[in-house]
Amino acid sequence: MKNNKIGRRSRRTKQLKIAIVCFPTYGGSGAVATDLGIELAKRGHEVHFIANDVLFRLDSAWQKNITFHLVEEPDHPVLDGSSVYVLALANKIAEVCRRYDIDIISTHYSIPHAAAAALARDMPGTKAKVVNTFHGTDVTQLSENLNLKELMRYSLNKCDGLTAVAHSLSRHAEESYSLDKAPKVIHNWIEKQEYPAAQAKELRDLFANRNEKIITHISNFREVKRIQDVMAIFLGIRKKVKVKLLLIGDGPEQRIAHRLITKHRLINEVHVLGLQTNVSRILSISDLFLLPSSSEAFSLAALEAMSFGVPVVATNVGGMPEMIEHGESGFLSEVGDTKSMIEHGIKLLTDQDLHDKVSANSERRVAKEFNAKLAIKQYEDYFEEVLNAKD
Ligand code: GMT
Repeated sequence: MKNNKIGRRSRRTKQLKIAIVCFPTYGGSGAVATDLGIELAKRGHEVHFIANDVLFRLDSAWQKNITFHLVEEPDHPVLDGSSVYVLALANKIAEVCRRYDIDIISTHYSIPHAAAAALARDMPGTKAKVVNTFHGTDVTQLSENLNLKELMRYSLNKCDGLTAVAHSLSRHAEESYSLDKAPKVIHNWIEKQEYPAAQAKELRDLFANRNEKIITHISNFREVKRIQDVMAIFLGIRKKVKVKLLLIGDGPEQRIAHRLITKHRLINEVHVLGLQTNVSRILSISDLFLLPSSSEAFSLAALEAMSFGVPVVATNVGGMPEMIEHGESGFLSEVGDTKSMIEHGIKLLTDQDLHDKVSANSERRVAKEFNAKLAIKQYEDYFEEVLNAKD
């Protein structure tokens, strides 16, 4: 028994040096990349983040084994408008790889990171291998962009390894980029950040009366999030249940919400809270989470809502059916079918037994299937597999 334990613990002999390249913006792929780096550092790997701004999730979770490298875009009048960021990024990746003897370059969101990393990897003095992770619209939207397609197909096939955050995304990437094989699937994960009950109660009182329910939507307010549907579902549910809506995040389509708030005189019913670095406090007071997207690889926001036992009403797109078992750990409807999403919302908010069941199933499912321990081990194993593969 004792030997077994020691054997298991010491199985991973090599601590890796990993460069993580990602977007610093508030958004899923940057958040997943940052969490991945933090978890790898906790397990003793040396992690080097490379981005063009501070990473919002890193601040409060900074720890040993982590270094941050800033990419600065060269400023020169002749270069004005020629967007040399990708070249500066490749230069920085190569520099970090050489200086720190990096084993793996883990890129998140393939455009432009995979091409920059593949270029850096081929520079002299770099022994690193490139593993790119597909996150969503880098496949579902940008693979159709003919201005990028040739370069993307070339650089993705030059990567040493590829992962995707959902099976559906992996299949889509294989097909649309004509990859040699389907990317390995490693689902996103979430580690629930508890929020003290007493503070949650105070916070809830700020937004809703005791007899009112709270509906939440968190996103980057892009077209794919279908903000018009979020508002339509809220308006539909509101006809039958006393509810308030909290909107978290920012983006171009937030103006749709503002327009409808004015049109329907909802200024006291809908709270537009904007960007939040810590959404756990909002989720801890929510009764329902809406995500009516037209496309969604494997929503981190929905996963986080489920980790708080908040039932999710979403669309049956991308990797969402891999996350939610319809009727058991949430509800899925077709894109644009706001009638069905209103019905699911009303049922969940008026039938306490159903709410309790879906809430418990959601929490259990995330803790069991989509936790850090599982996901990070999959990344570690895959990185080792890529390192051990013959060139
Ligand atoms: O692809 C995007 O739209 C951006 C990306 C991001 O950086 O926010 O979101 C994608 O990656 C997230 C992290 O893996 C996933 O949680 C989101 O589902 C995915 N978004 C879409 O597929 C629309």
